[in-house]
Amino acid sequence: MKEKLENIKITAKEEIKNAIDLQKLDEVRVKYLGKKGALTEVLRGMGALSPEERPIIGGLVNTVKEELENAIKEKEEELEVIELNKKLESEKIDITLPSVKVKRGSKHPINRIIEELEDLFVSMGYDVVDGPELETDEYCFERLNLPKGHPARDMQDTFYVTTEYLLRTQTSAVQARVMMDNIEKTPIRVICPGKTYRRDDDATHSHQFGQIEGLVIDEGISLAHLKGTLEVFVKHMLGEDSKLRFRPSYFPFTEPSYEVDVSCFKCGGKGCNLCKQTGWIEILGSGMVHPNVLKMNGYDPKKYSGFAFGTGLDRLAMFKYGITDIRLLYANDVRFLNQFDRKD
Ligand code: 2NL
Repeated sequence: MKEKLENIKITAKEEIKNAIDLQKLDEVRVKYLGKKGALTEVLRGMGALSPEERPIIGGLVNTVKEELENAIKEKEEELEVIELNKKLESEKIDITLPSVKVKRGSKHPINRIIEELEDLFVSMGYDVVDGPELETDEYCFERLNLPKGHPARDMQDTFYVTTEYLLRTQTSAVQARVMMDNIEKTPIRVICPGKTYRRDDDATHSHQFGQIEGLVIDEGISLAHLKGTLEVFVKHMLGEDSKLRFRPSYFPFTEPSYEVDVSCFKCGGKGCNLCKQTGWIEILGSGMVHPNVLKMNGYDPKKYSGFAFGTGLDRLAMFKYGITDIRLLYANDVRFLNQFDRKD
C-alpha cells in the first residue's frame, strides 16, 4: 500500500510538472484528487486494512494529498503568469505606429454655390424646396404656360420617358408644385435648386445641368422687388461692385421678361475676352409671373402678382471660381475638386 502511494506521488508530481496549460493541470488534479481519482480510491480500499495499519496509511494518504495539492497550486500560479504574459504579448498595441490619415472630402463647387444661395435667400425669408427630377408634362410644361406644340417642349430638347413622363427641363416644375400644393393660396417665397436635363450634349452644353429658380407671389409685388432682389443676389455672389442690366426678353411663363447681365467681373466692364469685349455677361433670366401661370395654379391675378428668376449653377460656379472648362465640373477629378476644400 505504501509503495502504491509512493508511485502515485511520483507519477502525479511528474504529470503536474509536465502540464503545459491550466486545462491540462486540471485534468491531472481530477485524475489523482477527484472523486474517482487515484488517491480517493486508496482511501476507499482502507477498509481491508488491519486496525493498526489504518491510521498509518490514512496519515500517509493525507500527506500525499497535501503535497500534491501544493504542487498543483504552485504549478497553477506559474501557468497563470505564463498565460497572462502570452495574452499581453498577443494583444499588444504599438502606440508608436503612425495612424492612418483620414481623407476628408471637399464640397463640389456647385454644391458650394447652392449652399451659399440657400443661406442668402433663407436670410430673406425664403423656403428652399425640391421636387422630382422625373416630372410630368403637366408640371414641367402645361402649368407654366407652355401648351402642347410650344417649341420649348419640342422632342429635340426634352428627354421623354413616356408621353406623360419626362426628365424635367427646368426647376420651375417644382414651383408649379409649390403653388398647387398651397391650397390656401397664401403668399409664396421659394428658391428651388436642382438638376435639370436637356437633350443636347456638345462642347458648351451638357445634357444635365444644375439650375436654381426663385419665385415670389404676394399682393403688390412689382418689378422693383424683382430688381432689388436680383441686385442682392448678384452682388452677394459676384461682388458688391457688380452692376446689373435688364434686357427685355421672352419666356413663356413671365410677362414682361428680362435677361439680366452683370458688369464683367474680370475687366470691370472695359471689355475683355471673358465678356467678348462687351463689358457685360449674361447671368439670369427673369420676369413678372405670367397671369396665365398664376391662374392655372389657382392664384387670382387680380389679387396677386409675382416675380420669378432662374439661372444655371454651372455658369455661376465657373464665373465665381474662374473655371474655364465646364467639363471639369462633371469629371470629378479629385485634383480639381480638392481646390475647393473649405478652409473656413
Ligand atoms: C433661365 C430663365 C427663368 C422663370 C425661370 C418661373 C417659374 C414660375 C413662374 C414663372 Cl413657377 N417663372 N421661372 C422665370 C423666368 C426665367 O429662367 O435662364 N433659367 C436657366
